[in-house]
Amino acid sequence: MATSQASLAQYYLDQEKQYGAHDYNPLPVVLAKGEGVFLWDVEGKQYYDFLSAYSAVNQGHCHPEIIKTLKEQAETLTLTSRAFHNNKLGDYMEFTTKFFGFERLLPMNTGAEGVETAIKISRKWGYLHKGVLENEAKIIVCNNNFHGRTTTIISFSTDPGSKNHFGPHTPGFVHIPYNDLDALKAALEANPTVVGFLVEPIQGEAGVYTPNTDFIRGARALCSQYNALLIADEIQTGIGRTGSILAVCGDCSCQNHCERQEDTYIRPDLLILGKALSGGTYPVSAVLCDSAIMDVIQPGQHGSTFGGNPLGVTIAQKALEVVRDEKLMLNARRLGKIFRAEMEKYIATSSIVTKVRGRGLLNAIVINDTPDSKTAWNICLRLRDNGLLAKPTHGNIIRFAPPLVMTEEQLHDCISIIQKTLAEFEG
Ligand code: IF1
Repeated sequence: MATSQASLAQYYLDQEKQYGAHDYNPLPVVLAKGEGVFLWDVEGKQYYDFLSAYSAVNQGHCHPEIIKTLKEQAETLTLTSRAFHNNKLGDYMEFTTKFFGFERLLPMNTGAEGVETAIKISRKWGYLHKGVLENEAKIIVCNNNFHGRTTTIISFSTDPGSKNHFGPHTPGFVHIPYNDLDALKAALEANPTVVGFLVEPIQGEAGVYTPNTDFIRGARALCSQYNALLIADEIQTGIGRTGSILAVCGDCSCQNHCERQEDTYIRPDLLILGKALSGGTYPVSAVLCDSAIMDVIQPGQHGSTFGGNPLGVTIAQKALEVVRDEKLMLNARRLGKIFRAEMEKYIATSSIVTKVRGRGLLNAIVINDTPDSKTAWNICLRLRDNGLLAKPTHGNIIRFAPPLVMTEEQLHDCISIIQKTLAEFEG
């Protein structure tokens, strides 16, 4: 066991290195406690969390109401499997389908399982309701997508690190450039066996790429025109992160999806949720759609041991209530505008930052260096030293995504830390 505080962190780093798979390259910090927007390391140093576990902790670390709900249910009933019913799943299904304005919900656990579920549902819908020949179904995906790390999902990744040496890859996917409606139309025209278009409303991992305002609306129209399902992966962008309850709605003013304000309301055929669906306390994902699509799945054709377990669904319902009741999407929208405005001011006189982009509290800055440089990494190391945790996405892009419970005062404190740190790297 470590002897001094300072070596305690090193003890944990060495332990992971010796006994764990080396499937990540984490920032060298060992965290021990989280509360709201704050994290503390094993030596008691406090940090602002500006990653939110990749947008899984929208409600803030250890939100008291979510934790209270977790504790109560954990002492009551955690898992029955779907071999039997339980007294929590139905309430969650009713609440969540009405919250987002869909008829049915299929509960899973990880985001990737949600994406895999949506792929299975869409393919089978194509065979049963679009007349696509068996095994001929195609799904259109975007270049630079990120939808998870299972074998089928990485089969349509365009990132060599995610894809290479994991073959043979699953067929049935057509690639188009992101944010390109002409390419989408051409792909739909050229591939009559297309059953769906799987898309992130904002590409998170690719570097927080926000598409043209008409991209999702145009995709909705094209999918309807060509009888293909619009499949929205809102695992990272959903649940308030981008300033609306769902990113597909852009700057919609409705504060939960069932208000359906026609002028802004864009409704995907399948909605995939995860991450903050549980407030970052437990793996909970879900696929929502209407009965005509969901009913292609009959008993025994899909599911999972933990999918829809009473602990996870009770937590998830509370996590959604927290986002709604604390109006976290409004806070994300307001603070995001302040963040981007302040960073634009900095960029105006910066030699090291070239761009800030994002929506709500999903933002990123582009560092003026090559993608293979260590500058963004070194900036994140200094941000850590200065009390703020963030991490580069690809090479020279740093994602900034704090919990949506952040106050304006805390945001300004973080902006000061970020600008002070960046100033150290100015030419
Ligand atoms: C890692 C990235 C983010 C996602 C979208 C599905 C999933 C994710 C849009 C799968 C998961 C996580 C996975 C995690 C890091 C993180 C990530 F860097 F990998 F790409 F957020 F951008 N759709 N994203 O963002 O959900 O199965 O993980 O629950 O794998 O390193 P999951």
